[in-house]
Amino acid sequence: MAYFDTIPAVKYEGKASRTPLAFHFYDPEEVILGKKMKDHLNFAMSYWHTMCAEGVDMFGVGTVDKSYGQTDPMEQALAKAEAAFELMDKLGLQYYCFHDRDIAPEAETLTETNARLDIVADKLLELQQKYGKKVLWGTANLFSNPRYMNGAGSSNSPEVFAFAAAQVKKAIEITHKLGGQGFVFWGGREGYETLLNTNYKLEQDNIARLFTLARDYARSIGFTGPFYIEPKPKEPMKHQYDYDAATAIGFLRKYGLDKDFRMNIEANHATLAGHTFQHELRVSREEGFFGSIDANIGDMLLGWDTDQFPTNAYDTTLAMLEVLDAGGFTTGGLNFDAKTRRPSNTFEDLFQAYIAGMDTFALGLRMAAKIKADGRIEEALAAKYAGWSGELGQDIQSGKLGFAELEAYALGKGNVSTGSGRQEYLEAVLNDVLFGA
Ligand code: XLS
Ligand code: NI
Ligand code: NI
Repeated sequence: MAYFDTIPAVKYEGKASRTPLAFHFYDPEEVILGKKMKDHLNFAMSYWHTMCAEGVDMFGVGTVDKSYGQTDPMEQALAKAEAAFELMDKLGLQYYCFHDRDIAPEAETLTETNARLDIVADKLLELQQKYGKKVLWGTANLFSNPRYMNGAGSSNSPEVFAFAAAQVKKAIEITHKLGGQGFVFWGGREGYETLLNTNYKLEQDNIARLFTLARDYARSIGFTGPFYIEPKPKEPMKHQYDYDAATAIGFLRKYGLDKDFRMNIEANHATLAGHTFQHELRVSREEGFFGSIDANIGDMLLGWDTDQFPTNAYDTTLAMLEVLDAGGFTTGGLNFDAKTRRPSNTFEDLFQAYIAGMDTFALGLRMAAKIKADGRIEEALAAKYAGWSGELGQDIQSGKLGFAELEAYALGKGNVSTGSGRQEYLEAVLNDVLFGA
């Protein structure tokens, strides 16, 4: 049965195309820098926004019907799974990402909930084989159920910690069974509203304990993929512990989790932390924690996690430069953690949104490759730091020169000057590459 029968399989038509439901920049088979575009980009569908979210906001009910013609919750879950694969197939998405609670509805007891998960997981496995699709990552929803109102790993209650552990255990099992390439932790409720009621140290230690238990259990059942932390500074909590990449990396190192965990960087979370998307990717890459990406964009004037589909080619260009410099994705990819705006309430809008997002990242990839071929930015960067390849620079870096020798050098020099940063020139070069011949 088709759920989106008015939508055709989406094809690449090229940049002169004016067809709305066609790719204008994303040509999956085209080779760029030695690799097919589809393998550079590893596009993934987010199950929650795409299959579940109905356009509800703080002020109003849903505007889209995502019941897929069913009323019984389990029938709905199974229909949703079929619809998900039809959508991925028509868009040419190779991967999907899910929370346990997106794929199967929660029941009264954990036993019943887990049984439901097993039923849907079997269905998903069958569909994966039929359509040739894969799981980029799975995760446990440790934020919706009221029991997590004071956190999951960071809860004041050890009983809640036990529930969180049980839920993560099952989510890892399902992810592993479905061949998932990674497992994400996003700590939506792992934070606080006020320090007046917060034991900061205990909470941090316990989150690390949950991660450690998850890691050890996953390895014991043969799951070899990376875990990812998805940093976010706030929302729903006023302060979340995994504030940004630098904070999360420090945390992982402190608790000895740095071998098994990487970053899943979400563009909109970066901006909430007061950083650019590129900054978060650069930090992850340079620290050896580059992993995966939640591809979306926020609205700078609204200032919350609006999870819009990414349509800013300037941002995706700078992001794809970081991806290329990281050597590309290995287990990660670009997961569209994005939803259509509330008034974009047709299935056609949903497909259109994916096409826009995929095209924008395809443009980013094309432009990033062009920047590399152009070479002017890399050249200016090398020139700026050239001193560090000279004798003095080398002697400082090798530890040959101490404070006394450096003082002697400085005293002998009188004064020195550093070269220009050339920011405006470099920004103009970027425009040359993006919009020039
Ligand atoms: C919320 C997060 C969430 C994670 C997965 O802001 O982006 O959707 O990606 O739990
Ligand atoms: Ni996300
Ligand atoms: Ni988010």
